Amino acid sequence: MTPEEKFIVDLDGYMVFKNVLTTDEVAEMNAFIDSGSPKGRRPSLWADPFKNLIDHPKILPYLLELIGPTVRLDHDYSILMDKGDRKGGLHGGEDGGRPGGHEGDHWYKYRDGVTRHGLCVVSYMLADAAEGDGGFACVPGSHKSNFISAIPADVRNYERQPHYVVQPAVEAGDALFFTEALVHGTIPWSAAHQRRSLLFKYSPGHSAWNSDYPRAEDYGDISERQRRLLLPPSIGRRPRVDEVEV
Ligand SMILES: O=C(O)CCC(=O)C(=O)O
Repeated sequence: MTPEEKFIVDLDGYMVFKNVLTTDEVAEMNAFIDSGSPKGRRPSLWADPFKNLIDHPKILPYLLELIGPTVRLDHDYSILMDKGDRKGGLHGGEDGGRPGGHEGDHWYKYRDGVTRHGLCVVSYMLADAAEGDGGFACVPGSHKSNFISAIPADVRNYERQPHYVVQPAVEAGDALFFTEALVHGTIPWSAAHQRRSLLFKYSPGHSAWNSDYPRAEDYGDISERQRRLLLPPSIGRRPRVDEVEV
């Protein structure tokens, strides 16, 4: 992670990585979805190209630096949206937007040059989302805001889109990282083509957001590095993900 990338994630709470997946990889995954093959909620269990996203070599170094060396996959799912489809309003943030609230796994800390996040997301894009198409949106910098419960309801449900709500433009093959400590949500989809995103969510090794942990035995052949990423949450003698020869 370059110093500028670290600055951007600290400043905004999210970052777009361009061209993480090749055109062929995007085409292969889209063909798999078009064939009607996906079974179950978790893309990581659909087929090898999806399983390989668990420890994508271009993304894993960022997860190790931002979440720590015992990072684990908490859960994953896909978002497919057609024109007119709606999903959740703006949510997230350390207090969940509720006065006095507390979202246990949504946090962000800085100390002595090191940053650490709770639950974080890598969203792999299998379709473009141009400015104004809808899809992922956020309030950049809100992972450090002290006043997120002040965001009005009409902004949270997208009836009004002030300057502080941003829908980052992305292209198929890009990956978007964000921390769940960031206020974020899904603007209704308005493009003619289908929105396709694969969301892989990671926690520090000691914590979990989801109660239904991934089980390594469901994945068939996996590498030692993937096995460590699939371990249930724990602290004592937990093996580091960054100490595996690949
Ligand atoms: O990508 C999106 O549409 C937002 C996903 C979301 O709201 C979440 O991960 O909690």
